[in-house]
Amino acid sequence: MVDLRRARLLKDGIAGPGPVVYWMSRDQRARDNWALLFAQERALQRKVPLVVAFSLSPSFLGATIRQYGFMIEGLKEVEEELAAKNISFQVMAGNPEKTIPAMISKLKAGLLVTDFDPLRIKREWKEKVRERISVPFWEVDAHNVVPCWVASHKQEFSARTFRPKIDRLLPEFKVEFPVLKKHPFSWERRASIPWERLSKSLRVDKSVSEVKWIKPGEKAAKRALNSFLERKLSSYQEVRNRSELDGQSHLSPYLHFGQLSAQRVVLEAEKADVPQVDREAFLEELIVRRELSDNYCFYNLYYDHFEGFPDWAKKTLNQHRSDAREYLYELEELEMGRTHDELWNSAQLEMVIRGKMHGFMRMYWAKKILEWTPSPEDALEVAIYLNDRYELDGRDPNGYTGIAWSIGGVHDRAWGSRPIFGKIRYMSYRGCARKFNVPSYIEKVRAWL
Ligand code: FAD
Ligand code: FO1
Repeated sequence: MVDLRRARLLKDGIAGPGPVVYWMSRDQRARDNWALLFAQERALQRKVPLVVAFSLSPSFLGATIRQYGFMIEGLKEVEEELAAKNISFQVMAGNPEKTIPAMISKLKAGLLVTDFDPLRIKREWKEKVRERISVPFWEVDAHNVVPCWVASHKQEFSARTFRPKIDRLLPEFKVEFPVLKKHPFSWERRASIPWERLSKSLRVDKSVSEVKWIKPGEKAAKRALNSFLERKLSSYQEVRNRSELDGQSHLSPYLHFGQLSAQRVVLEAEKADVPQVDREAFLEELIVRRELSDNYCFYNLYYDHFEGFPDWAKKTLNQHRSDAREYLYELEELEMGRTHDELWNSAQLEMVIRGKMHGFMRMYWAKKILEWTPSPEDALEVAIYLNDRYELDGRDPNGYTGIAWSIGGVHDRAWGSRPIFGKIRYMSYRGCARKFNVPSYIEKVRAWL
């Protein structure tokens, strides 16, 4: 049984005689998916078919063909997996505010389930759908190990205040997943999904090329997880911040598109035969940092605005608004990696070429944007624009929170005051050089040009 604390009733209503519909959005996978398992439980209780619906929006927060290509390949695998379980998968071109209510009335659906996502656009989508349907509408947190609304009832100040709440609840939620059953009630057979036509419905920038170094989909995600656990986890603590090395898991694109469950990663990482210090360092990022990002976006409506920063940070940044900027760069110069700083340029080019900047570099990268643009608002806009345009894992609570941490001190503390930054933590080229081998990072990126 799915723990009922993972589900919230967004709207009560009169259940129809038809199938249960799971509107899949954030968690785009058949395996280890609490929202799908919850929907199947309801369909079995009512002895009705189970239909999974995905609404392919023509655009999404500046995503390009790079991200849509990765996502659509993953959805093709979902289609296969669900067909094998006698679960109908329907992908509709268009805005979910229209396509989902239309489907509910067409199928005379019994009940609607969707997966949790704290982003503003998702809140708006769900609000519109909620107004236009009259069947019960459930939201299930299939992304976090500890459901966001259970972990904390308010915006957390920092990882320090959040961690004890997560640690206390983790044992109850860090459970093995039930297996998705072959569904005994069939929905009418549908022709296979017209992927060509659906891709033509997209209104996306095709100038940001798809990347080849990482394969999309649930199977590739599982392979990536296994190879990380076997080959890299045992040196994670020591290597993870050394940008010239390849010590990260590269799971974030799979986690962002929900092609892999973070809870699955936790369950497997717990079994891995590696030093405790490495496991803990990894789980701190994967559980505490990641779920803290959902907490920030869920409880702070201004998660991508200056307004969302803590008072001390707004105060200090305001005090330093008119400090002289030694360097000022236009968006194009930043986007092309044409600044005076070779290290920063390499990080920018790594993101543009590979679609995934090294985690340590993202902090330095965003902080320099604060230093080289006219205001914190400009810095936020530029950082979010570039992050969401080029990162495979962009358009994610982790991104908005990571940028707010770097530029606005969210979840961080005040440091010694300095020009432009005030008390916001500063990061310098020299500081990087103490942490990792800068010349070989620059060399590594140059080799990709
Ligand atoms: P690993 O080091 O292998 O970590 C494993 C997982 O832990 C990650 O996939 C992620 O889910 C989680 N994690 C690791 N570091 C963080 C963190 N700092 N905050 C939250 N979760 C974390 N992450 C995104 O998913 N999308 C983004 O758009 C994004 N933008 C960022 C922008 C800035 C300015 C900063 C400072 C951080 C950003 N991050 C973002 C967080 C982090 O850098 C990435 O999650 C990480 O680099 C992804 O690579 P990985 O999966 O190989 O990481
Ligand atoms: N979710 C959808 O329900 N429909 C989409 O068409 C869609 C496109 C999309 C493109 C890029 C991207 O990064 C995310 C996209 N998402 C879409 C949402 C995604 O599944 C995640 O829910 C959020 O981006 C992260 O919270």
